[in-house]
Amino acid sequence: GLRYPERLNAAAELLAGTDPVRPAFRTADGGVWTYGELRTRVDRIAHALTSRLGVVPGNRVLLRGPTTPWLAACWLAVLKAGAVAVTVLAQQRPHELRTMCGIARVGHALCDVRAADDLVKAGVPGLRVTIYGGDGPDDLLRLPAPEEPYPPVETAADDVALIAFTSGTTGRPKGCMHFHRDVLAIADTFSRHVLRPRPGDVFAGSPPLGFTFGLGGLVVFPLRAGASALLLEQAGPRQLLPAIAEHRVSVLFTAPTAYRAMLDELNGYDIASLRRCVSAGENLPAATWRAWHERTGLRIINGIGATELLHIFISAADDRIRPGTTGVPVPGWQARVQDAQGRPVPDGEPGLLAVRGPVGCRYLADPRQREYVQGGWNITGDTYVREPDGYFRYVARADDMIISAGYNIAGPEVEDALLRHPDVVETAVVGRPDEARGQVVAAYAVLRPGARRDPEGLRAFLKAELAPYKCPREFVFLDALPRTATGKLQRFRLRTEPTA
Ligand code: 3SK
Repeated sequence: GLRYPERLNAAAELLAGTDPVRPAFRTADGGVWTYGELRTRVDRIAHALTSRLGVVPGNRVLLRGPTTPWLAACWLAVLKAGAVAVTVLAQQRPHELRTMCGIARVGHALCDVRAADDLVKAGVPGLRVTIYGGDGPDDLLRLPAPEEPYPPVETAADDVALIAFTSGTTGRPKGCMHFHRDVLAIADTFSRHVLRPRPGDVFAGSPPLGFTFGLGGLVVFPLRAGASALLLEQAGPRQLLPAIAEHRVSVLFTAPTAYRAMLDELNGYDIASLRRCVSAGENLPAATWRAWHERTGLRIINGIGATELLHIFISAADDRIRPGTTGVPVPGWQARVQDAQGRPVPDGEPGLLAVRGPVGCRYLADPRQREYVQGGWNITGDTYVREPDGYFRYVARADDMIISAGYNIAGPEVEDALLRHPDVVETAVVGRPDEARGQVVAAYAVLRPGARRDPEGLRAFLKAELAPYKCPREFVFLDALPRTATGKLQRFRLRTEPTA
């Protein structure tokens, strides 16, 4: 297993050692922060936090802003000062921010000047908001602070470093507490064994730093490897391709829908620098994996991760990648498939995914902890099959299985079939209530611009791909699918609302 010293400060570890002239962060406009500059700026912020803002170890500090080196530096400074970083997304609205600040008892916030309005509107009692990136005299980056190294607070390896909120596809957000050792553990498991980064790598991607998929992929993994990350404020499929070409990105993190969207725009971009493409956040349809492989020669690294477990725990690398599966437990992790009573189910049969490893779920003051952690296993809420040779295949979110006229139908299997149709860009297949059958299969689809909305054509196509009982009875065409701020599909909205 992983062994860390009893006293460990994750930020100090991530910043230690790398040659000060090597690049740490890059920006779209060609800016570069070297490791030396990053260390100096982090130390300055940590001094300001301690001596100007009165932050003491254990205080919870909210961080909010677009993906920039300054946001990453604030995160590192909060950890270095022994405080707890509370990360949120730019899209979170005032009432959500108020709820999260209440749950995490946040006393301070560091906020990009461009994201301050909603935080001020949230009106969190007792919250001291410090702006960065503005031109006010009280701006974080102008506060007088010693220009000297900041000695890191000697936190314990299992002091809380981070509280990350699950965006939750439904319900009240849950704050997940993660220790200093957890921050390093995600780099020393998934990144070290699956990505195997090199110091010359340039990381980039779309997930924001308020989502642990992005925090790991764009800050923790590159710094742990002495590599660099291109931090993009705008990182939709349209921005990713030119950025990859211009900045010679070699390790890409994004979601299945972005890989699919980029396929249409590939022509004209030189993406030969890419050597690792990671997909997570949602199940990667085999059709998307194959189409990307055919066009680019690159094998997407599929992974399943969770905010509760900080990052990816099942995946596969290189020749071990098997399209249509997620892969095998990342070294350091164990996984199994079990029934609702916690008994293992035989290989080849669907059941609940249970995992355990170096990072565990610790909800902050939330009774749902007892649902997520049972018998020492973390129950992720996904239905999976373990194949006899140890590969794990995603079936559906446990509450997304469709039961129609007695048949169990996995929405993602139908979605994968629909995505093989050339006009379908995105799709979600759900069970809608039906008196006679319990549920009927309904397909929501986003079509390529200009494509004809032709339910009969799609039905005929699917009949050749799927058993008849799996074929959707209803087709609904949408301009976009409903998603959470982290990009996860909100199937429950499709199940209950007439047209999302
Ligand atoms: O929630 C997820 O899907 C996820 C995926 C990868 C890494 C981290 C997370 C939270």
